[in-house]
Amino acid sequence: MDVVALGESMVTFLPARPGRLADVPAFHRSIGGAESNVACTLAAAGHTTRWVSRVGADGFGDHLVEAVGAYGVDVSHVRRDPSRPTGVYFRTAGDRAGDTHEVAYYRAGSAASAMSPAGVDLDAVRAGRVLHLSGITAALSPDCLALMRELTAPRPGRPLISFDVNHRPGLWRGRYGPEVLLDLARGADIVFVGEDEAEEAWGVTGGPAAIREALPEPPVLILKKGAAGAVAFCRPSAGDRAAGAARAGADGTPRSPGCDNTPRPAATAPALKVDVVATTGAGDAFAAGFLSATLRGLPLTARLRHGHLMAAATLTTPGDLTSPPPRPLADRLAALDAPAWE
Ligand code: KDG
Repeated sequence: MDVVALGESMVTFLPARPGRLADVPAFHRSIGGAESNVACTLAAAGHTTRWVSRVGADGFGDHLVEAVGAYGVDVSHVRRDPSRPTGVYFRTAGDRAGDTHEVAYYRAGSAASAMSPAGVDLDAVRAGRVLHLSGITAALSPDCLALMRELTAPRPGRPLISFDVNHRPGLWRGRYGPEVLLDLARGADIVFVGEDEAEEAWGVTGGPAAIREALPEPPVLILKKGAAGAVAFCRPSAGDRAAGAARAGADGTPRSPGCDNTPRPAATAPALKVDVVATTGAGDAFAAGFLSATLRGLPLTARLRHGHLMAAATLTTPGDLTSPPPRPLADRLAALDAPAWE
């Protein structure tokens, strides 16, 4: 198994037309969920993936399991909960000039919010080369936060932990705050965070170097700057240094001249200029592209470019999830010496 992703997925209602939530007259059913988006995109890109979660024993739960499974993702460890509903959410398009991005979640007390260290099969969760997690899970409930702490704790032989901060302000209800995301990020091997998120969640301003200073622990830290692109910081992990390996380390740390302990970025890549239809899910697609290239041992700059290519596919479609470019095409595009990558 290449990648296991754990987290809540929801039946998603996409607006039939742009505008304020109050004005949208009809919605189309789709699926969303940051972690399952990553699992589905990676499966579509040819990787073996599993999604671990809980859904209600209801029609929406059936739909999620069937739709995620249809991407080729292993859904055999998704538990059904007869006493709690499947979460759903509605959103606006929110990405064309002048629109505000509005989200209405109906997920409090959902089946997924009851995930806990005792309630999931931890061996199944740890069965991949990479375990992909996100900060959304930490916000769902104290039990979910305990599960996240368990999964990001140091442990011999654990999979490479990929953690997307995914700060969702609408989910933090005051029991604890997004500062816990900083702790979780510190325990991960690859961390994805937006510059805007770092400021919103942790009050860290001052750009990539300041964020790396606040978060020096992860061997690989990817800072996303929206349309301006992404920056990667990396340092050799203890395991890599001991092994002196010339290839990508077992923990995915790339071998790169920039992989030292300096605060300089090791690689940067501009985002592709596309006509954006909707931004939701683009971060998940970026993470999937980066992880796919990581699993294939590609250099750090190529990992960023594969992230941008998969993000571009999602940015140009209305849903949270879309099929990535086929691998041979993505490889050709990532290798181009083109102005788009300068
Ligand atoms: O990253 C996209 C996700 O935000 C979306 O699919 C829904 O998981 C979701 C959430 O919690 O907002």
